[in-house]
Amino acid sequence: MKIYIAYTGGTIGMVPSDQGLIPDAAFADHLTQHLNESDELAHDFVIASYPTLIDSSNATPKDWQTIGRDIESKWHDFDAFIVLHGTDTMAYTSAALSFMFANSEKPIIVTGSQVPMYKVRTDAMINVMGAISACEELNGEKNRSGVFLFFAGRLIEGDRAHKAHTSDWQAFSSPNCPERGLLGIDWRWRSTDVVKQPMTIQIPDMDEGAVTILPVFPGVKVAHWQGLLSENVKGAVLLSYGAGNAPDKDPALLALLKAATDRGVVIVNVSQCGAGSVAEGAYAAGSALVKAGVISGKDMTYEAVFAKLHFLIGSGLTHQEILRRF
Ligand code: ASN
Repeated sequence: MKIYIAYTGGTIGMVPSDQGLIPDAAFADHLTQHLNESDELAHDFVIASYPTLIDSSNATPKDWQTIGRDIESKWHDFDAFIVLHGTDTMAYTSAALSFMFANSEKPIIVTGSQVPMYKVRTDAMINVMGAISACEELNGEKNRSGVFLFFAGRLIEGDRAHKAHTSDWQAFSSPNCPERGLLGIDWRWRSTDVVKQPMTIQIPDMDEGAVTILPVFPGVKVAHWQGLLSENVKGAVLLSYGAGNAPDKDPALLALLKAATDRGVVIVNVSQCGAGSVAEGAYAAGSALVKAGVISGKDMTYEAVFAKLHFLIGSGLTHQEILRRF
């Protein structure tokens, strides 16, 4: 099998510096050496290091575009793709890739680590080897393949992952969707009887300023959100309470949302709770949002909603079409 591995940055390939850990350009060579040491891995690996390696907290939607275009340019030359990425924004990137490579017929696995590979007590190789194992299992299985985030034995659907722990090996959760596979000594697979649609690849030109996040918190005022809903914003993730609620006793706040949706901003309601779904209109406090034109993100993670808004807006779809796609 031919596997393309892209190192984009992140802890997995970091080394110490005066300011703390930074990505190391020599990491690709170290990884090549590690993989060549194993006789069991009879694959052709191409390991590329991006020219600008980043801590993923510096990632922007333009970086999703770069990764997407890189994979697209190599699509016919490889059987599987592994993206080595920092954990901080890995869930955003895996969601973005899952929209760009919808119903992917080849495995695209995003992974990284909590502790750098140069350390003795590291999770780097266990995650890389797990990602390779997932590629082996899914290679040629057009119907079971797709974009996934692999971490600490869990193969999570790309648009379902959430960074849930700062320091556990299990850094990611899949709050509202069972993992596709769990890797212990062997794989345990969740069977999917969903008939896949034909695959599409679409890598839009991302506009970094197009999407914002509106946090709901006790005492939130118009002044807090006004700057966030600036003129060039076309989409917003509203981080609501519980089953999709926000204060409904402040007419100015609701008027601000209504004015934004009236001018075509797509505002999607997602709960601050770690899991569960938005239930539109269950409470009066939630109905007020519906009246202001806010739509439900149901049980999506805020990372996936943020990436989907960017993807749809970047694709140049009309306001109505974006609403329909949600
Ligand atoms: N700050 C790092 C990053 O996201 C964290 C990690 O990779 N574990 O790049």
